[in-house]
Amino acid sequence: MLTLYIAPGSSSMAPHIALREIGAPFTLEVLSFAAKENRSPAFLALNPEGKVPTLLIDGRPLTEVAAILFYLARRFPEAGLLPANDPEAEAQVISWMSFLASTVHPARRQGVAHAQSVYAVVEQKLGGRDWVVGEGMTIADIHLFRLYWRFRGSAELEASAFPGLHAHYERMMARPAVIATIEAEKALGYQLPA
Ligand SMILES: N[C@@H](CCC(=O)N[C@@H](CS)C(=O)NCC(=O)O)C(=O)O
Repeated sequence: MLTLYIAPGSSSMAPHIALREIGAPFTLEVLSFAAKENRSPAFLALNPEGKVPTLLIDGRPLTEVAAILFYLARRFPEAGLLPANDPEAEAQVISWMSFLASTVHPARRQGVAHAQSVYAVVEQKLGGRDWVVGEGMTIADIHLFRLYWRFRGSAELEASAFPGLHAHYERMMARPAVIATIEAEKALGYQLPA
């Protein structure tokens, strides 16, 4: 039994997309940051950091976007969200997700100019390829998409300056699982960026 704690539009959108890509049964628990539901004793008992995403696997909590995406991709290999039988390609996916979590996610907090310099590195690393690693979408693409989706407005990431990232974003936005996730989270009350 999989239960994903989310706050609509936040980091938890990445594993939410992955669950819909996989088509596995799951339930959502929706937390309101405004109502400080992520600071309740019950939630802090699951994740002492009070953050989403948190995935319950038969009641056991797993935290951090990258770890949850990795778990889902490994548990449901038929979804093809990780390169199969290729340790180097798998390590490239982990490398990207480490970079996304440690450097890209916090970049906007350090100002627009800093964020733009970090996304310029992402653009260069992406190198105009369709997907982050290999020939198909992986969990690293889902992780990257959520960050660009969230910060492209506030960090002023113009399509003309980040053409590879923008093309990646449009490729992801066409996927039924992404459309369904955005619709579901929007219906829960997230103020979606334009
Ligand atoms: N390093 C964590 C970051 C998760 C994170 O920053 N979550 C935010 C939402 S985007 C959160 O739960 N914030 C609530 C809080 O800090 O009180 C991950 O990659 O999962």
